[in-house]
Amino acid sequence: MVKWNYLNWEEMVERAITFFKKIGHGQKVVLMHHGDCDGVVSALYIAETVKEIRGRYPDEILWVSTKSYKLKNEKALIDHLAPDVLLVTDLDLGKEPETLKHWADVIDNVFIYDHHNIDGSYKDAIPRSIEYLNARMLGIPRIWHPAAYFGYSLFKHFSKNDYPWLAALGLRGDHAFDEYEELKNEIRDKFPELLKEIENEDYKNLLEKLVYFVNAGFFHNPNGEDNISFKVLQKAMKKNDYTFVYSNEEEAASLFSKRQELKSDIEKIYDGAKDEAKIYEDIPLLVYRINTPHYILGVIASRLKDDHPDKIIYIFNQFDDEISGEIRQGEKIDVNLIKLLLGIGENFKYISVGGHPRAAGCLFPASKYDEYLRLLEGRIHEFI
Ligand SMILES: [Mn+2]
Repeated sequence: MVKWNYLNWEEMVERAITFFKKIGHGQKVVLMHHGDCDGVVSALYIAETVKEIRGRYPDEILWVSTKSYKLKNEKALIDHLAPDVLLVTDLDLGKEPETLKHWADVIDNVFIYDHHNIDGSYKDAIPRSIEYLNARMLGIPRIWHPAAYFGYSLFKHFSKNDYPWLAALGLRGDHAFDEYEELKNEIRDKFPELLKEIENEDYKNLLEKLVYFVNAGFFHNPNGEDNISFKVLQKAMKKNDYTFVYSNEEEAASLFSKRQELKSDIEKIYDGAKDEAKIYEDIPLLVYRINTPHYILGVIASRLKDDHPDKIIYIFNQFDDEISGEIRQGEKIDVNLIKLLLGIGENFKYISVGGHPRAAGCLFPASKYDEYLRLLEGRIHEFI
């Protein structure tokens, strides 16, 4: 049952504990998660929680790429699997009322944790029989606990070892680690080497290195079939040794090579962006359009942002008949990117818009590209 009036995070986690405790040994459990670092970490904690409770893991674990938010294939696969219990983490499904309604009709127990978004329409979109939790429901400013934090909070109730390095990794994946003082102190205390600055142009410290590797399994995965990051992290958790992730040994070897391939792709695309990006003179805007099957737009946008601290960075990528945009802003710019995006023009209809004030994304039909650019230029003129 969806409950909308939680007092605090603890109450929300209690609610999840009650749901999970009811999962039976004989039930068919399917777990579906977003494939990025936060999503993988949360899925791992959830899978281990299921194991603690009933002695075996979920029967199927599926990962979802950012580009498949409409979940066409996943929906068909879930229908085929016909689970008794469906667990979903780190996916914004309030936007998919038909999918939710369908699951509510055919699956007895559906649990969803998300933290991306919450708005008035979700109250109608989410069927009452689904157990839907989202830290944004609490309505506490700046509290939007990433999915990894949910997994960590849940797992703590069932296990003595809560693998703080794993929680730190998931939170760092969503750029939220700095906000968790208690966990940060624990890491400083037990795993100081994770936060020690290293002389390496690729990463500031080992924690960041781990995020790059885990995300490589997600970003550099055009066919989307292999849940390699999950498998590698699961083994690292079993060994309780995070160095396994970048060890180039056993299962980790495949993640290692993905990381190398991804790195060289990023270099190539980034070099192209440096030469070909359109930099506006009269407004603080940089626009670059690329085509890549990998989910690395955010990485490229972040690097461009560091090189152009006085610009708003737009990276566009076409996929089938849709264009996705990643938006960042340089240090010297301070605008709310969501407001900027939403105020683009009353008649412009996005397929979706999301993110945070300093890092956002959008999706719209490819046929609207020229119109969008015109509107964007005008919008920045008046907004800045
Ligand atoms: Mn997340």
